[in-house]
Amino acid sequence: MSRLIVISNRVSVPNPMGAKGAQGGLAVALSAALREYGGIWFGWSGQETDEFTGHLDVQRNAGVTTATIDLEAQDVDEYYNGYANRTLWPLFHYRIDLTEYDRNFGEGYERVNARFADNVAPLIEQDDLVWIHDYHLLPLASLLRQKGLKNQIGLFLHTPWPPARLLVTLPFHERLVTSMLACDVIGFQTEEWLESFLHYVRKELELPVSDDGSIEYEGRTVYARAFPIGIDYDDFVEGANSPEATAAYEKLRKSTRGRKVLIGVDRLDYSKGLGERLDSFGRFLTVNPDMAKDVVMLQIAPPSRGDVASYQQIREDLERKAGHINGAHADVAWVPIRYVNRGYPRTELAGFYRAADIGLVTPLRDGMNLVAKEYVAAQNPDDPGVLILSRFAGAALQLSDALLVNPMSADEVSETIKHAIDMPLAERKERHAALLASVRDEHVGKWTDDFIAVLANPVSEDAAPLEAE
Ligand code: GDG
Repeated sequence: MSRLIVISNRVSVPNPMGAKGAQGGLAVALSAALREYGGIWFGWSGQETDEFTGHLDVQRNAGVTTATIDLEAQDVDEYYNGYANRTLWPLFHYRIDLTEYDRNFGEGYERVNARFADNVAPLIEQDDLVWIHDYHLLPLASLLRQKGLKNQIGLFLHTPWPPARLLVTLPFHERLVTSMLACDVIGFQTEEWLESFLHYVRKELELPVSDDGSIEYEGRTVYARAFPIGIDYDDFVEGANSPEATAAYEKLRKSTRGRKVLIGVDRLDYSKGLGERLDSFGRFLTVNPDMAKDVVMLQIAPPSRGDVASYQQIREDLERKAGHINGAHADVAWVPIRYVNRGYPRTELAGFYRAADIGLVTPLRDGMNLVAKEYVAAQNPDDPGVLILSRFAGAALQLSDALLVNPMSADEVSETIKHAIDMPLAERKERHAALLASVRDEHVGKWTDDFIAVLANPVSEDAAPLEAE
């Protein structure tokens, strides 16, 4: 059997004792695949060094080998904080107003991708399957090909893919996308992002694309497909039934004193629609003064990418907004919004989800969104909460039994909150059962298996063809 080489910006080192707790669902699934196939997980350590040496820190923990490199401060500025998070992330989330086009960022991005290629290539053996992750490493496959690698190489993009009309604002966009075509398989979260990609390839690169999503390029075939990611369902449900989850559940229920609880859990990121969500909740409080004192919103928002100015800005904006809405509506015994700028262990989060009557998942644009799936998995099936989900999250395509909303419309979201509060138990159970079936069946282990199966054999009958445009 081939080994698997996973390459991503950051590497999640498994707990040496094999405990899953510290890793997220994606990391657990990739670690499981690495245990099964053998191989290596390669990426940046998260550490900075004065001078790049390419020194590999190789570790073996809980049956998984990881190999990491340190980067220079300039690399981190230009590649990670620069091109990845100030250029591609906003652009891929349709935010050209926040996209920064800076030549140094592009150069740093190419330099770090070349450093990845130089340092991972010697670790790759002839029959290894190579699986590259995300927008940080789009040109990596082509750099590996330049070194003569003939292996099967796959790339999975966790973010959306923007419409061609937005992507063409990126200088050298053709070069970037063409470099991705050095892969054998390119995976997207949904058919929607896949279609945008294929549209770009047809229109801007003028390459032939077949109905099954295959692209002919320089005498090779590249398969582009949708592989919707899921959560580690069994592990999450186990966590939701743990004593820590029960304690968190009770803490939240007790402190909210029988009120309806709405929950949001998001990295503090402008793509998650947090400002619009607070506005929508504020609208609900204003329009429904009779119900206002019977609801509480808990927003958990651990800070992320704090070195990037737009993230510092959104943090300030949200603090101001939450303060403003609380100031306008609170009384001595009740504050409508609990805005918490920190992270919690996963088991506690599961307890909070279960205690919440409504899950508010309203990103403005999201590749998939796993919080929506976690909220569904954490519910008590006999008395489940209601998921309110943005139509612009990739998850909306699978979770169509949620209450789907346009997160930009405060009126629509406010009305939907009212609808969710009033929803009878029978309808809640019916919707939840349908959502749960999807979250359970489309779990992350299936996602890794599906991707690896297609990567190992992209032309087999198993590689079920996709409907393209
Ligand atoms: C990218 C794409 C795609 C959040 N707060 C805490 C915490 N979290 C966990 C959640 C969830 C994860 O972080 C967030 O996942 P999302 O899917 O919502 O979003 P991104 O981080 O933007 O991820 C996204 C994903 O990749 C996978 O492909 O779905 O579209 O943008 O698991 O629970 N976890 C803990 N404490 C917190 O306070 N432990």
